[in-house]
Amino acid sequence: MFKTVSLAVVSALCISASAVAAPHSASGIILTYDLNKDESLPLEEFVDARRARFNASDTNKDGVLDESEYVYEWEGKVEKRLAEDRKESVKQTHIRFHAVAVSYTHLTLPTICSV
Ligand SMILES: [Ca+2]
Ligand SMILES: [Ca+2]
Repeated sequence: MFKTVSLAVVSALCISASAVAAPHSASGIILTYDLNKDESLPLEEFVDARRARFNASDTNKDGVLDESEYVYEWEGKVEKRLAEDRKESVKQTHIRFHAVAVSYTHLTLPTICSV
């Protein structure tokens, strides 16, 4: 089995992987690859953005993305997303706690017991 893959294959894999990680909308794709932030994504800019990601993942700079480099890139994305999700979840938990604490301060014991 091949241990290396071509740029075309990697681009296809990265596009499908990005489709999972990125929002599933045209605007989400544009935001992901819009390097100059003009809310437009011509083919050249998309290719440049993908090439930049490829080059960042090709850690040994041999022009080939091997399995470990590809998995490492994906693992990094997953770790980043998990960290962001955890941070947001903790933030929401604080908000819920304070909302519940505030609502309980307005209840009296007889009110609670009569429910
Ligand atoms: Ca653009
Ligand atoms: Ca490489």
